[in-house]
Amino acid sequence: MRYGLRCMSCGAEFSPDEVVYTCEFCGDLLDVWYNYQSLNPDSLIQGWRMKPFGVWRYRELLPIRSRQVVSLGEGGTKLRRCDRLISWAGAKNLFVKYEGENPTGSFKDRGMTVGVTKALELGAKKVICASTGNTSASLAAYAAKAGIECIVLVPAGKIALGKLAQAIAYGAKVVQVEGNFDEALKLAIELSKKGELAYLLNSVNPFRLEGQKTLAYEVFEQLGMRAPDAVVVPVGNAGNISAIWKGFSELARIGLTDETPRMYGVQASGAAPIAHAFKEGLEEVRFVENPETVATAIRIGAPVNWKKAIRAIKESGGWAIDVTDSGIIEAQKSLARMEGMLVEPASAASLAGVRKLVQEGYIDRDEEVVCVATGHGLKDPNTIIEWYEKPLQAAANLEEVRKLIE
Ligand code: AN7
Repeated sequence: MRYGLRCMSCGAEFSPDEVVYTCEFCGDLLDVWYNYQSLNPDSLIQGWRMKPFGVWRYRELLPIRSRQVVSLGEGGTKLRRCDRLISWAGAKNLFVKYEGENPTGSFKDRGMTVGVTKALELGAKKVICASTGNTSASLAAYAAKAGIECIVLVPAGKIALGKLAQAIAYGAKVVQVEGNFDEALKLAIELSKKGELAYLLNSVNPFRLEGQKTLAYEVFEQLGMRAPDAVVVPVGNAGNISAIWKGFSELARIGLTDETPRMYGVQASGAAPIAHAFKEGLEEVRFVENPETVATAIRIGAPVNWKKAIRAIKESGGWAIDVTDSGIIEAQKSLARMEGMLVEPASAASLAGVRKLVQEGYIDRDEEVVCVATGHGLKDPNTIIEWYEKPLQAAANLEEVRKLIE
């Protein structure tokens, strides 16, 4: 299968075998292209069915030549039907794609298995990323498996405890930057120019997004070779929504489906430059200088992939909205208490988004909706301890305990 890189704005093409993250002429984002015409839809599906359910099942549509890939068993997550949540969310055919089941507990693993494999193909000895938490946890794990060095830059004091612990445990060099994610990302981009010091694995890297697009293929298969009406995704740096849309549009391009879903992006109110652009009808996104939200994973004011996200949302006929922190916590609690599924606050944002999108008429109650729950709830125990009811406490005495639970 042939593939290459193409600038989304000026169309300039670049070799996939050199270190290049953005267009060397106009500076814009790059897409990976394939020779789609050479794929036969029937034999493609037959091939899929012979491989395990997960990212590498879709190898024909991944930009990797090596036989040996750096894998921890990513993807293949469940699509759970959520009937008890109907009364709360308003959508009658609601599914949650539970990305917390990935090896390091988030969707980032889909991207990193491809991204770190690519890093090895390019001969990298070191990888780097800036992160609000999950990217660093995932990259650290895949770098460990690959046997290469990993550097992560995280905003000091603003990443969830579990994620910080993961990056440390997997052996990354963790640098807490005294600033926010956007500042940390600028540093990581500077430090990785041309790949000299290290290879960059933030979502500006188009190879990483190729791994993440497999979520769309999985949903398509899980619904019985059909696309849903709507897909709702939490948006931070805006890579994932762009990747998932690329997945669905490729399925249409290959001729596997006529229908593609409308893509909805959900941001936290204190960090919502893309939702704001839609609300105000702007052509460009105005960055938020001091983003703030309880959902630290999406506490991002200057999303690098904003242009790809706008393209995805517009092409698909979707929209972007924002939800409040209290709305996010209510969604997290509802999913945990009505469906037994614990997700981190950023992931709950997409569910809070479903409710609002139904209320505001963007999504019809009868439509089939897939909500992407991007990360595991155990990543961020502190938020639960802080925002929820406090546990009861009693002396080790029968009467006292009985009094409390009756
Ligand atoms: C749980 O880890 O940006 O819109 O540095 O961890 O593709 O950025 C995390 C993002 C949603 C947003 N949900 O995805 C990072 C980072 C969870 C996340 C997002 C993130 P993008």
